[in-house]
Amino acid sequence: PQPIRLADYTPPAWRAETVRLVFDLAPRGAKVHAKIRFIRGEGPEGPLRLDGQKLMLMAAKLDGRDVFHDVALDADGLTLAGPLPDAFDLETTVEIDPEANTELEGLYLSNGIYCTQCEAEGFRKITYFPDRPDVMATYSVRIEAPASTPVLLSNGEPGEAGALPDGRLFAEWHDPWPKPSYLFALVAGNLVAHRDRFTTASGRAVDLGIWVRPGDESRCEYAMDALKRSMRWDEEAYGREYDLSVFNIVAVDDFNMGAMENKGLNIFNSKYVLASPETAGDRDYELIEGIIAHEYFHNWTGNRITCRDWFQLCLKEGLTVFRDQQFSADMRSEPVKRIDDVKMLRARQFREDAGPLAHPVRPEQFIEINNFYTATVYEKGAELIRMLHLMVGPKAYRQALDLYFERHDGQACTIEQWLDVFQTVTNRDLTQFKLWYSQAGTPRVTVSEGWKPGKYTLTLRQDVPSTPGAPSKKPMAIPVAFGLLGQGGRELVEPGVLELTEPEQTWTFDLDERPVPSLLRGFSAPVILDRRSTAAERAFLLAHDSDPFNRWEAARAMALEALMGAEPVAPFAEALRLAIADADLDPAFRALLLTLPGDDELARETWARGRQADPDAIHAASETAKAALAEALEPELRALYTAMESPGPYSPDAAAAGRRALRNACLGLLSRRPVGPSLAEAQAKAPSMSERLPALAALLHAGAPAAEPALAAFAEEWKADPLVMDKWYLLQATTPREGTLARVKTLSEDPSFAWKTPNRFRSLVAAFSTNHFCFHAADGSGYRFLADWLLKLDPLNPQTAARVAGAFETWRRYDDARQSLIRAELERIARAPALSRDLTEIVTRMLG
Ligand code: B3K
Ligand code: ZN
Repeated sequence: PQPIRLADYTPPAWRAETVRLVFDLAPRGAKVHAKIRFIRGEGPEGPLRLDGQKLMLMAAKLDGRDVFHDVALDADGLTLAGPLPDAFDLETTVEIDPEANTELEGLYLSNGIYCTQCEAEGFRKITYFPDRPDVMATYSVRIEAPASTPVLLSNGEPGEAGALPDGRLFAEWHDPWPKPSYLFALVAGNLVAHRDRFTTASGRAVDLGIWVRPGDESRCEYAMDALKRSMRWDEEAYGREYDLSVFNIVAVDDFNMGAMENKGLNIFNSKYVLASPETAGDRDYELIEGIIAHEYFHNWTGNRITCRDWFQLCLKEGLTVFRDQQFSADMRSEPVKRIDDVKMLRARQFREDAGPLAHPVRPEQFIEINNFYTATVYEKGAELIRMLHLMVGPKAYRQALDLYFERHDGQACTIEQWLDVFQTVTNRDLTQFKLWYSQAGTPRVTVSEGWKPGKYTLTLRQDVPSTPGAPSKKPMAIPVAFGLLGQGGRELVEPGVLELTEPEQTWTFDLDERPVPSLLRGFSAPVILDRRSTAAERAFLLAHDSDPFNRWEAARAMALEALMGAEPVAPFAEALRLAIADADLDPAFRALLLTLPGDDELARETWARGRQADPDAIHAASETAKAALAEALEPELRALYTAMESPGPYSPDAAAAGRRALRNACLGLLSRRPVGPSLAEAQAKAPSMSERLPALAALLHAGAPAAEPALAAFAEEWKADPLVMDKWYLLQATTPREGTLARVKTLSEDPSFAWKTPNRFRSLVAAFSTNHFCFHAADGSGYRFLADWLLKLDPLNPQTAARVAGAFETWRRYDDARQSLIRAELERIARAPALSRDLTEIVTRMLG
């Protein structure tokens, strides 16, 4: 297949103004009637070309005249050659097959619920349409369906609804806001609502509904609470009000990703809606809050202002991720949120940026757009907004955003237009900053220092690595937030931001004492900071830095050295001993200090230091160090474990979750001590999932005899609850012990394993691929297992297969033997007949 290129963008020859859709739903042979008002667009004149896939055209009329025999059909759409009037109505009727739709894109059935997923290019599987985001139209929708699926939802405002003479039901919806086709949504099912109401700042009432399968309505409370807080927060932080009288969320079980921001009708993976203390852990609650907020915030950043084309994806995703990060920071602890986000950025985006799938935040070409919903577009995209925010300051940032909404409401925009509002407001030239959008690769900033009594110099050098297809890079604009610390942690200068714009720059400070620099505070830029520091300096920063991020960073640096066997464990243990006992520190923050780098991170670090990674050696060294640490800190860990016990019933709030996180981090280390299993066994009987699951993990990790009965009891209790069983699968798949693969294979071959549901596939197969020790088994058995499953999933669900295939993207880190084993699996996949475009693109790039 030919790549699509940003450079080839042309405006559409035809625009759709209004869309009228009538659905006649049935599992097979659902009928979609569309009446679309077309007008000429700004693009070069040409025939009417509409996208369409897997559609059976039954009728076509132009202004009422039959044109069925005039349209030319091919596998990707239809063409209607001229001469065409400047404006006309096109009516088509197509038949589609929701039951056969296993790709989960377009209109499909999930557990008896009809639902849609149109982003990025799924609308073309519903009807013929110019399926591109710069075509924005108003939609009105009529749904007719059997009485067995009585709840009929679409975007916008509800209209008439009722029963038809034949007993079937109907409902009408009208969305007054012009939108691109990717935001269209429809749901039909036997659903119940958890309802609430929200009054906007200007006093308009909004009916809120979270729609779930009967029986699940008691698990919606937290999602609803998060929704109301999100709506209020967007009013307060960005001045953005909701713009319809209803807002609906639907939870479905089969979903390729987390959720989707369809106008007025968000559709969610049920995993990110449903929660109760018995079934969901603290991390689940946190994710529900963050994703509910994210999708809601898209209403302004994505829906009211959308993307001109898919190359601009980060325009809505980077910004919306940044907004949801700000929201979560406000709801919980800002430093803890920042540390979590940076951990994720490094684990997923730095990894991507350093491998064969590296691409710019605004890619310049793609074969399958679904392959570009990546950590780079989302998370690095958010980092770029964060840097802008830091560089211009919160006040100018808000002014720029106000201008963005004022200038571009109702438009499909580009990164140029986004940056221009900042240039207008601040008069700053952002030409160099814009390189962040086009240059892939994580810049490395190398620090050197000089000291003569009275004079301290700080030199920063930047190197931007080459990435696939982009060998040489220009220097970037990198904001480095910093402080200079003296005795006892005193700030010797006003903390500020150094803007590194040249390949190398030096700053000079007149100081009476030699400082310890605290650089890249708050992780002010997505770069790798390279500074030779001593163990003493790191311990000093962990104890004294006023920037919590860098305190944690200092602990992480110590942990890396200890776990990689580069430095003795004792000094790290001493530094940790002080920090975890510091009652002034938030328990959630202390939990982060105690959560040590995993094997994957150690492998990335090994490779970044220019050595091939040996997964067995990494695992052995890190387990030894962790055991030594647990031994050294046992009394403190036990004391904290007891002190952090929850007094009352479960509450999902950040403070209570932080205490549990600290307690569970203690248990994780204590599982390496003789006392571990008995603590874990007791905790495994606790009523909340936030306590039970980490206890089970500790038992499994320790290989304790109590592990198997506990696992069996868990399965017996939850076998009818797929979301909870996902945790059971994941726990087993991620245990780093010999024998895990055999167990995972047995589980995956059991008929009860519903692998076609993406959540199940991810909880077992994809989860196993994150088990560094087992996935990278020297005999290649882990690689073969994954490749077999990808080949099995691809014909049914290429999008999820391609995403999970990213597990192989790190292959160049490892020793030659493993490299050739992985290569062989990738080549085997590439040779498979009828491989999807999605998986072909990913595998080809990985082999590249
Ligand atoms: N915009 C959707 C993601 C769509 C993914 C399509 N493969 C969810 C989100 O980012 O909010
Ligand atoms: Zn998003």
